[in-house]
Amino acid sequence: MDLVEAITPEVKKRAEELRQLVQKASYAYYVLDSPIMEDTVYDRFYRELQELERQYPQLIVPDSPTQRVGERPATQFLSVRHNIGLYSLENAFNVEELQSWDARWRRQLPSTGEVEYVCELKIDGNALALTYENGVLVRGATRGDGVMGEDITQNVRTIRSIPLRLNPEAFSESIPERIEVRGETFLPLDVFKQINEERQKASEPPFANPRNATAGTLRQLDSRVVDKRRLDFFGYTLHIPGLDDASIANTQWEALELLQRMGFKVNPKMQLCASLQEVAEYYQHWDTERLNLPYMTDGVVVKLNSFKLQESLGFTQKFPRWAVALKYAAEEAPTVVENIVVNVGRTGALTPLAEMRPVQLAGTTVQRATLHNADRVAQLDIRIGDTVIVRKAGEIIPEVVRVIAELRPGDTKHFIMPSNCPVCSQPVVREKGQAVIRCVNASCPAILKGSIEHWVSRDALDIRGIGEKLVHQLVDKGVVHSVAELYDVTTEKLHALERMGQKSADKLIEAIANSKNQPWSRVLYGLGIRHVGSVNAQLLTEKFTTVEQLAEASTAKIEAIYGIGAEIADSIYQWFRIPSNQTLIEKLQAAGLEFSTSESSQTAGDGNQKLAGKTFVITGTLPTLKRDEAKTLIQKAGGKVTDSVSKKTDYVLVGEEAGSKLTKAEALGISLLSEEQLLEILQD
Ligand code: 3B9
Repeated sequence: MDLVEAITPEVKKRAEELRQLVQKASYAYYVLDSPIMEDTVYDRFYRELQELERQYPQLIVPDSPTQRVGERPATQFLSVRHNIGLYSLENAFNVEELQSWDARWRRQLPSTGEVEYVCELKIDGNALALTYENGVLVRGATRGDGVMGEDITQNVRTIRSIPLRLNPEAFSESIPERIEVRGETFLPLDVFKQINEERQKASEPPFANPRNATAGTLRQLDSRVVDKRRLDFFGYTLHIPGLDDASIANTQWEALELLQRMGFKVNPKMQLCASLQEVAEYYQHWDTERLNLPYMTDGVVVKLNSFKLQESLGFTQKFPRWAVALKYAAEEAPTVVENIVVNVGRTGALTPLAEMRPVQLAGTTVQRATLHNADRVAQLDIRIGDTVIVRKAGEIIPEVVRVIAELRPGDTKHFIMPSNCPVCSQPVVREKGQAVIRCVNASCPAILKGSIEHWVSRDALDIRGIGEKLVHQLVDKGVVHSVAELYDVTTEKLHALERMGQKSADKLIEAIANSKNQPWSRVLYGLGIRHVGSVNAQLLTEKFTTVEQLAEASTAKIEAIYGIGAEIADSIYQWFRIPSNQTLIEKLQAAGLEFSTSESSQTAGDGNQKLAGKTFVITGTLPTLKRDEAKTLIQKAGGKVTDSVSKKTDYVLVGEEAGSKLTKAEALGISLLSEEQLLEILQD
């Protein structure tokens, strides 16, 4: 029989010391996001505490930092009645609806003057109700129907940003007997993506959004599984029953501050606004900025700051009258697939497209969505007639996310990728290990059309007046057989086309001729070499000032450029090895296009506005320049500096200890620059 060893005062003191130290370190790491000790040091203290508690089990208290993860999985979750009902929020979808909410509560309280509003981001997660008794977490419950929820205390305890014991220093008097805290638990986007990748590998259906993934995680019976998922939590409501709320805080803003002092993580993007105009500005600001956050948001929660005002307005059956959820336009919506067609792009890639019943999505009407490739079609198991969910995120092309199998009618039609090019009827090719199917017929009209459209586009040769329709005519009527033949087009040849008057024909010929003055970087981009976007073209032409230098360069030499990887280098190298591409260059050179960085084009074209039209983001600590100095240099050269990385960013200037901005830039394939390279470009 094991005898429990008696605890000496020294052991007891050490255990208490360790608990406090480990607790403090964990708080600094998970709530403040600023660690106070190295992971390895933390581990030592944690293990010492664990060892003491193993040796003297009497030492174990429920709020010890070692007690976050339960050893025994639950068999089921119990239903619990909430101490205070969980209200939901009324929705508004634009500023007018926000104004009408404001007008409505003002009618109830006439002669109310200017008021303060608190704006909080609406996190796409799950609401949690936490109960603390004498400062110790005793219960964590899901929202459920707002009246009854599920007791998931075991799982809630694993969330590191939820304190197991409240900081007693937050209270001027003794800790209230009971405290209710509400907030949102959520999965950071990287964890969400990782979970979905794992599910896909295991042939399980992916979660549609972080909220569903969070709900799925909270329903896990084994808290050790939940522990691995890194759930996070932001608190937003504090209530102390039996106490006049005013005795702890008078406003929502004060309540948020108190929550922080108690040890909770509160979303740092909250803002106190003095007018509805400021609220509208906050809403507009975060519409785009939220895409750079590491968690998903779907709107802004606007609350009247004053608790007095809140109290006089009260609640309807469902929501508080003093708050509103100002949502961002839905980026996902259901619609019906009417047909599936195949598009052939300038690279010859066959892309299946769903033609759908038009649907409003993020402010635009969408009726086509990409299905990416044959594998994706098979994975989605999409059929003509299906109801599907389409998604549009930012400027990304709309895509089909999933099929709602429950709504599948009896008469759907299967879709099979064609084995011949739908444009030129030549057999298509699928390379080993690749998802794309390509038409490899060099004279396929679809490839030619795509190449011309790319050549004339804004960032390439920027030939105005040539649109999709004209390109189709030029190719179909046999006027143009290659990009180079654009430069042989005469007004006579244009007259043969539909709806082409003398004036527009002349203008077009002039526009084509003018494109010969476009710089070598635009020409390179216009060639449409895979992976050579306009930013890479810029980088490449800075190093390789003539086409001959680039055509003869080894992959190693190309890769030596900062920001150019092996895949890009290989693609360029291969492109210049194809005889028809060499012929194209010769013809374009003969037509008078710019294939080198000539002195004149540099000084006359850009002057010292070398970075005109380019958008930069600066991240990390630069070796010599201060951020502001770098910013001024960029702006003086005509560039723009913004705070967050998006697809509109051309370059990210990277210094030491760059964080999430660098990760994001890499994910978006945005070119990276060092301070040295920036100075080099500016000096040239
Ligand atoms: C009883 C953010 C969300 C949110 C409230 C939110 C969802 C709901 C809410 C919370 N994000 N904030 N806020 N950032 N997704 C406003 C509905 N508040 C309450 O639930 C609540 C409940 C209250 C006060 C607030 O007072 C009473 C206390 C006892 C009895 C009756 C009322």
